[in-house]
This record gives sequence, C-alpha cells and structure tokens, in this order.
Amino acid sequence: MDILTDLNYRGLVFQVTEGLEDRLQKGPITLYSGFDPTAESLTIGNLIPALVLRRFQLAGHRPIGLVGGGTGLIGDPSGRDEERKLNTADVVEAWTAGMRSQLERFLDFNGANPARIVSNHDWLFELRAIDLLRDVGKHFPLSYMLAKESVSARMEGGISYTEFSYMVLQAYDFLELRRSYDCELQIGGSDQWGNITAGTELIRRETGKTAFGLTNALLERSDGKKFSKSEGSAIWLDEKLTSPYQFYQWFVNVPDADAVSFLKIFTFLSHEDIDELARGVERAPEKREAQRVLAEETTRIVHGDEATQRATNISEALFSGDLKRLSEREVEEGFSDVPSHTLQGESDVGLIDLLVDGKLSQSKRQAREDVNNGAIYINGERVTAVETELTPGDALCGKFLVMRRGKRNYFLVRWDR
Ligand code: 629
Repeated sequence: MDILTDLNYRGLVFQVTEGLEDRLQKGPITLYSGFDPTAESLTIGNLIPALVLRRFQLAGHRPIGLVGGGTGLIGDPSGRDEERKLNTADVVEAWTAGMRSQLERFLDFNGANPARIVSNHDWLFELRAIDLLRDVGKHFPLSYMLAKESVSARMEGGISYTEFSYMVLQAYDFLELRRSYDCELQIGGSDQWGNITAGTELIRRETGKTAFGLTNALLERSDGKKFSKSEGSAIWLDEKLTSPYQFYQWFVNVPDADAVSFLKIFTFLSHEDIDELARGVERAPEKREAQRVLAEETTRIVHGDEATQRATNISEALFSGDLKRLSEREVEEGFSDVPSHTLQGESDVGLIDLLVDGKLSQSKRQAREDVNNGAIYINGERVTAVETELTPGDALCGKFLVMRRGKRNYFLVRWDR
C-alpha cells in the first residue's frame, strides 16, 4: 500500500501541497521534519511526525530528522501567543544532543534507504547577516510574511524581529536540504504549515525546483485534557521526566472516543488489526482492549520491551492488588508520584501511627474508624485490626509498605534499615 493511503487511513493528513501524490507515484523521496530544542526532551506531540518519518522510511523513502541547534536559539512563534524566553547557547546545545539521540530510536540508519540526523546549527551558524538579508530576504515580500498566521496572530500581542524572522530560517533549512540531500518534502504538525510553505516557495524562487509539504492535525484529546509543554502536563519521551509506567498509564486511560484514532496515529498495527480493535470498542468498551493495546504498543516503540513489561506488570498488580509480584524497581516506578516517607530503624511501628503520619487519616480516631470500616490496605491486603504492628518482615522487597485508604489514596513508606 502506498504511504499516502496509509497516512489518510490514519488521519495523519491535514494539508498537502499540490503535486505530492504524483511525485510519490514516481518513486522514493527524501523528506524531513524538524524538532527544536526548546525543552529537555521530546513529547508525544513531537512523536507524531517522528513516527511519520518512520512510516515513510518503512515505505522505502529516505527520512531526515533535523534538530534545531540553530533555530532553537531563535524561537518559532507558530501556534504561540507569547514571545519565547531565550535559553543560553549551552542549554540549547545540551538539549540538541539529547533530542538527537531520542530521534535516533525511531529511525533506521542501515539498509537501502538509511535515515540521517542533521542539526541546522551546522549551516545557520555560518550564515552572515548580510548574505541572509541580500540572498534570502529578497525572496520574502513583507506582505507575504505579515499574512502568515504565525505572525498575524501575534501582531496585537507583540512579536519581536527575532521571532518574526524565524520562518526565513526554517525556509532556508529546507532550501539547504533540497540542495545537499535532494530533500523534496517537509512534514510537521499543522502549526508548521506556514513555515513549510515558506520553504517550498523559497526553493521555487531560488532554484526553480519543486518541493512539497504535508502536515498532520495537532493532537487533541476528546476529554479536553491538555498535554502541552506550557500547561505543565506534557508527556515526555525521556523516562526520567515521564516514567514508562506513567507513559503507559496516559495511553491506557484515553477515552473510548480517542482509542482508535490514537491507535492509528501512534502504532504500526495493520489496518485490519485496528479495525478489529475498533469493533471491540463498539461491542465491549468496558474491556478497554483498544486502550491496552495502544498503551503497550506505544510504550514499546518509545521505551522498548523491558520497560513495557514493567509497565504492564505494575498495572496488573495495581489492578489485582497482588503487589507481591512487583520488583523493587517496579514499586519505585509504580508509586513514583505517590507521597512517601522514610522510616529509620528496625523497631515495629503501629498501623494507626503510620496512617496519621502518612496523612491517609486525619486523626488517630479517624484512622481507627477507617480500619474498622475496612478501608485500609497494606501491600494490597486489607487490614482489619486497629492494633496491628508492622514489622520489617511485612515490607515488600524488604523495604516498602504500600499503604492505601479506599480506592486510590496511596502512601508509600520506605523502610530504611
Ligand atoms: C527547523 C526547525 C526546521 C524545521 C522545523 C523546525 C522546528 C519547528 C517547530 N516544531 C515544533 C517543535 O520543535 O517548532 N519550527 O517542538 C513541533 N515539531 C513537531 C510537530 C509540531 C511542532 O517538532 O511538527 O507540530 C508539534 O506537533 O510544533 O527546518
């Protein structure tokens, strides 16, 4: 099946420039997508075009992942209502290196159509201001620049000359890649349409050659949950920022209305498999089969087999209450965002004291009541005796007490002996 049919099925085609379909009929194409180092890590928003690059590669095309070592120092105004804060060159350099290695996971550097990763720092740094203004700037009528959504949307709120110029740099990148690698197509989210077409236009004017653009719709969740970097709820690809278990959880919890569209966007399952899972969402949504497959597949693509195994094991253990099957690392990962404290020493501790210390119960009186009501669990097992004393032998993996009140109020005790 050809790549455009696949992308259309997956809902990954928002806008395309004219002639792309005909060009793809003629044979393999070199394409690129860019990622600016504006944070420590890529997010699942960046993952979409990264995976589209891979989809093109699997279909026989040659992908280039571009990290914005240069443009990351300037700041893309697209889709933002405020000026970006400029990061220091050292920070941008470190983030560029990190993004490069994150991108490498999704592409194949061997075989008949190997991928490449480039940084626009390599050519943008050598550009002289005079050359840029003379050679590139002449191709950018002011009316054209002002009409771009990224600029017009900011005329009221304010936009610096720095960010105003961003489209020129991204257009120049496309020209550079067109010249050096015969790169004919740029892809990205729909917020990138203006920058992408600035590039196709520059290439046409400067070389007389054609170039193409393709965008996907920006990711949204039907329940309105935000997951952008600026909202502070991003789902990062770096496991130090979002653990594989948290990553898995985010996907396993998507609403039914999104499960199928996310399977199409984030997994490499066949159309038949996805259609089958879609029928499952209709017939037996309570099984959440589509969400489970989505979470497993996506976690595997980003974090690999072992981390996925840990995530599913944690998730099953929490569901069944069988916490004893968890390894030390799995307990740490599964309860990383739960309040915790450390107990020192060997002596036994009273249940009631622990419940109050961990703020699971407001007072000793409340704690006794909670125990009597059967609302208290330790390591997945209900405790019903108020006089219970915990001994070091009760600790999971010799070191944890997972305290729970009700369905999901957790507290983790680390027993440091
Ligand atoms: C130089 C830089 C280029 C081409 C592209 C770029 C980066 C581009 C940008 N992209 C976003 C980013 O880096 O800012 N100007 O975070 C982001 N992208 C992925 C998708 C996006 C987009 O990495 O395209 O739409 C998010 O879904 O916002 O020569």
